[in-house]
Formats: sequence, structure tokens, C-alpha cells
Amino acid sequence: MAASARLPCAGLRSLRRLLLGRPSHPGRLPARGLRAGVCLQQQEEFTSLEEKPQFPGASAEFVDKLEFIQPNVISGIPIYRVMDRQGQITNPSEDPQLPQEQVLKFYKSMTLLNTMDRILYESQRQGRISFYMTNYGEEGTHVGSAAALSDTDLVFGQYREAGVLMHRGYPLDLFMAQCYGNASDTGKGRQMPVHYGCKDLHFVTISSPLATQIPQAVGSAYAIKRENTDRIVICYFGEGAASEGDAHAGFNFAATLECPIIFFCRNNGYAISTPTSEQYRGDGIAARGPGYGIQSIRVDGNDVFAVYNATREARRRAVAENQPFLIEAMTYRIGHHSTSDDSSAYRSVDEVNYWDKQDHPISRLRHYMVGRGWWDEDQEKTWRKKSRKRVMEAFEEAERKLKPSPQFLFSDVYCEMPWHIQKQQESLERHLKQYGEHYPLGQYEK
Ligand SMILES: Cc1ncc(C[n+]2csc(CCOP(=O)(O)OP(=O)(O)O)c2C)c(N)n1
Ligand SMILES: [Mg+2]
Repeated sequence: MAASARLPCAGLRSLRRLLLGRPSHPGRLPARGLRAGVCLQQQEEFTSLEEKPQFPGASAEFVDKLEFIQPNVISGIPIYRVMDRQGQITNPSEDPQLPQEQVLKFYKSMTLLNTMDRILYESQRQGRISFYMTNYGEEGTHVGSAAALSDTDLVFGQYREAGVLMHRGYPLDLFMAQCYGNASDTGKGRQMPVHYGCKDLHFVTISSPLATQIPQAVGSAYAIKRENTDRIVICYFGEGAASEGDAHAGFNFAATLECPIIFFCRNNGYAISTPTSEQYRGDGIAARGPGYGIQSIRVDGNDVFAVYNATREARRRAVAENQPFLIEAMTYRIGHHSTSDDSSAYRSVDEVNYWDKQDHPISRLRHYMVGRGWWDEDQEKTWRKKSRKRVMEAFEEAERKLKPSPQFLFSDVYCEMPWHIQKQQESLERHLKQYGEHYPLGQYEK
């Protein structure tokens, strides 16, 4: 024990000899010898302690008072909003002054998404599809941000951003086909429900391992920057995913490589059952931006106009300046995490009711439209009926469709199918030939 305790000192002495060599005046080290080490001879002598720090990457002053930086140095980042809960514009100069037609389109996308969610959620409950995730309460973050982008901007989503795809014009029958995994699904039923993707609409297929989309999106943004076009990338993620290592990697690469990307965090209060109070100790996700050197803003995600303004400005600057932006949209996940979750086990009905009844993005926008004389009770009833009918038609059609042929399982994946996949394919075909008619899920496409 005693011998090993002495070792570090001996080690330090020999290291010092190695670094400094033999002092010219034995017993008297040069004044900065210990600090400057072996480079001492080549460096200029600094005469004053008031000199600025020379450390690479440092842009600060020396201080002589021992003080830890308080975590609340960045705290209470304000929440930008344009409309209050009653749909009144709070500051006219921030009103995006969108034409009636465009505001109606916002409203129709948000409510259609809501109706589709209800039908697909019920479908899962009745055992018609295997899984579903609703977007209740987050409609404003989807539509406000999607509307501020250019149609060719590349979107990377997490899984709870169906409204972005809907606002871009993805048809109901393809949403349904994906959730049913039927023959019309572009993924041929190989993904879990809600893992949408659409090449034509520049929406990268969802993959559920959390935060993997973040570094991928940054890589794409870097490629777009090198192409020198006016496109950007937007990358959506939840506040829970922001705790993954991939989020750090993505933020730092985007900042250092100066990539035209918007990091759009939907802070909906929960990562499954874990509330934000147990996820982080800092001031949410926006407060992390300055640490990476990223321009950041926090917005009221239930105010579709605030989300629109922030995304539009971030997009404009990302194109003009080739740099990343971080938007933290504060919102609330009104539904369960997914159909595999029961949120009554970890939050109160009163909490959920508050957001559902008193601070909902759809009712806020409706108040705004009614206030302008653009919408009334009759229009609401007619639209709700019409949108439900459209969703029901798409749902019935999806149920009638055949399942994709097992031939498709790997056929468009490999140029040359490896032997072990070939074997799996053959075994699957044999199995279906023998037992195919017993499958309860319906007929397969030939
Ligand atoms: C790498 C990884 N770890 C864990 C999970 C399981 N998981 C799925 S969703 C989720 C919570 C994500 O929360 P958040 O990012 O806030 O998104 P939200 O569901 O609230 O929209 C977790 C832990 C996963 N899919 N991937
Ligand atoms: Mg969340």
C-alpha cells in the first residue's frame, strides 16, 4: 500500500525532468516552468497576469474568484407566442397576417388529423390493427411548422408528426394502408403502424429507435449545404429523445459543420411515463442550444401562428446563413403514449382535462377564426361530418385490401439475395402454402 502510494510522486518527478530537462540553475525553476512545460523556450514571456487567456477555443477572461457557474444561468427562457388561449393576437406586429384560405387549411389539417387519430385508435382497440400512436394536443406543432417550410425541404420525424405529412398532402388512404400493412402500403407491410415515409413528399421513413434520425438529418443537411441549393432539413424529436447520445452528436456536428437544419423539439411533457421533471435538471431543451453554439427559441406549441413564425424565420436564416436552429415547442401529449400504454397509471385525469379543454391548439385556432368571422358553428358541423366520412371511406377501403404478397418481403431490398435470406423466403412460402388459409388476417396478394 505504502509503496504504491509513493509511486505517483516518483512518476511526477520523472515526468517533470522529462518535460523540463535539467534546469540551468539547479534548484531554481524558471518562473512559469511548471505551467509552460517543454514549449517554454519557444514561447514569448508574458509579463502580466492581466493578459487574455490564450487557450484554444476560449473566449473569456481570467478571474481570481473561485465560483462555480450556477445551472440557472440559462433558465426561464421565455415562451414566444402570438395568440393567447382565447385566440386573441397579443401583439399585432407579430401577427403573420395569413390569408383566410391558408388559415382554413391549417384548421382542416389539424382537425382531419384528429379525426384520423380517433378512427385508427379505435381500430387498434377493436383488434383491426396491431398498434397506434395518436397526436392529440400536438396538432399545432405539426401544422405550424410544416406550413413554414418549402415543399422540398427534407423532413426527418420521430413518430408523432403525422400532421406534417398530412399538411404536405399525404392522402388518407396511404396513412390507412400503412397502418393496415396492406398491399397499397409503400412499405409493403414491413413496418409497424405509424412508421410512414414518402419519397415524393421528402419525408424520410420513420424508424423508432429514438434519436437515430438526428445525426442522419444532420448528415443530410451537410449534403444539402454542399449541393448549394436553397433547401433545408427539419428534424423532429421529443424532449425524451433529446436525452440520447445521438442528440448530442447531431447538435454538435450541425453547429461545427454549419448545417442548414432546424432541430424541432416537441416538448410534450412526457417520455412515455417519465415526466420532464425526471428527465432533466436544466431549463428544458432550448437551454442546451447555447452550449452547442446553436441559435435557439422556445415557443408555445399550442399556438400555431407562433410555431409558424418561429419556423419560418429559422428556415429563412438557415438558408441565408448556413447554420442550425433549435426550436423547442412547448405542448402536451393528451393521448396515451401509444396503444401499449395506459397513462392513467402515472398522471391525473384533471391534468389531461386541463390541456384538452382549456389549452388546446385546435380550439385556440377556432376561437381566432370565429373572432374574424371566418368560421361558425354550422361550418364546424359540416366539416366534422365531411372529414369523418372521408376518414371512414379510407378506413373501409384499407380493410378491404389484400395483404402484400410475401414475395415482397425481401425482393426489393437486395440486388442479390444472400443465401440465408433466400432460405427464410423459401421457408415462409412453404409455410403459407400449407397454412395460408388459416390466417385470420385475410387474403394475400398473389
Ligand atoms: C433507443 C430507444 N430507447 C428506448 C425506446 C423506447 N421508447 C419509445 S418512445 C419513448 C419515449 C420518447 O419520448 P419523447 O422523445 O419525449 O417522445 P414522445 O413519445 O413524447 O412524443 C421510449 C423511451 C426506443 N424506441 N428507442
Ligand atoms: Mg415527449
